[in-house]
Amino acid sequence: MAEVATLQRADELPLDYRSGLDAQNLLPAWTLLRALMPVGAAAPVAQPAQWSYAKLRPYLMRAAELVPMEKAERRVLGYVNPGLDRARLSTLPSIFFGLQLIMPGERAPNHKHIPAAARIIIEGEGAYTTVDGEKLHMEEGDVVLTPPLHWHDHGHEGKGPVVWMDVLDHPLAVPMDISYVVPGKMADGYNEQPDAGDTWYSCPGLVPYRAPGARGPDYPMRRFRWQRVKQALIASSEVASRDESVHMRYCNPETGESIMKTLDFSARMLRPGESVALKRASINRVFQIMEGNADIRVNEAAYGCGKNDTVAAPTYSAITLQNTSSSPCFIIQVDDLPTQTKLGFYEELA
Ligand code: 1HN
Repeated sequence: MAEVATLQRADELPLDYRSGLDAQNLLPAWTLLRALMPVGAAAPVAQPAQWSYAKLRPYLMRAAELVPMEKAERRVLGYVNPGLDRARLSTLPSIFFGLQLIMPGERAPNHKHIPAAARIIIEGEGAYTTVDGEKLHMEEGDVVLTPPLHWHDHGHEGKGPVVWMDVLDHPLAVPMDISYVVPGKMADGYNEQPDAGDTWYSCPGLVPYRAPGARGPDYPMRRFRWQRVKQALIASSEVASRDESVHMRYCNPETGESIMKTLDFSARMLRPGESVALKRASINRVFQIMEGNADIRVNEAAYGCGKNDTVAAPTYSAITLQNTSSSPCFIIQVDDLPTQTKLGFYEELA
């Protein structure tokens, strides 16, 4: 690499010049250049981190006593990355994870917002989300999508607490100055019909017939059942070669694109004893353990994980996932590949 020049610092400039620039809303770019663009390689400020569900759960349950739904709108504990400013409410620079709790009989009121959301159901039965009136039942492991600016509320008709992981892309929307929410009237009714994933999109490879050239809806399917995903992973593992990863992407059945425009969701099955080293790449990745136990290594950190635990891996991390149980280990991965690809930023390191 060519020799790197040491650039002038701001304090090497005369005070009157700096305050003159200030008054004109100007800044000498060369004093910030190295911070904005570290030489040779990115220097991620987000840190590798783990959240253990068993340790967090009591705090979430206590939130039900400390904050009524009317005072929270959504009762969510955010997973904040220790390397990032907490006010960003971000698990990684482009991804938010947080646990939401709803108690029997509660309703989280209808609203719509710019950021997209998806839920990964963690525990409990009887809760649902409605999206523009479509009722989506939430069973353990399901991924339920709430697209940008779609009305949605949550309810709970069962017994005991229901917990899900909220995944949002507000970390991308907020710095663009476009994030807002519209509070809605509590929906007094919704469709009791089965959702699109159980009807129009219930057969893989089959989509509703359309006029020639007509484009399907952007978010045709909003509930992806875990039992079907798991079944597909197991069936695939039976034909996959030993060195082939069993890894499937959630997609829009009309287009094959990611279910969220910004973030990719995918499900992995690690066979007993299996270890995979992932490509070092520019994407931000979060791993959610669905079943089984895994050792997740991110650079120098090693995290022993069980069901419902979460690990965040910053950009360019060296990552290995190892199944440490004698049964299959299932992991949902969320990453910002769709965003990075669209922006032209994605790269893999050799
Ligand atoms: C939100 O609106 C929801 O709609 C969940 O369920 C989590 C976290 C931060 C900001 C808004 C929801 C959220 C959120």
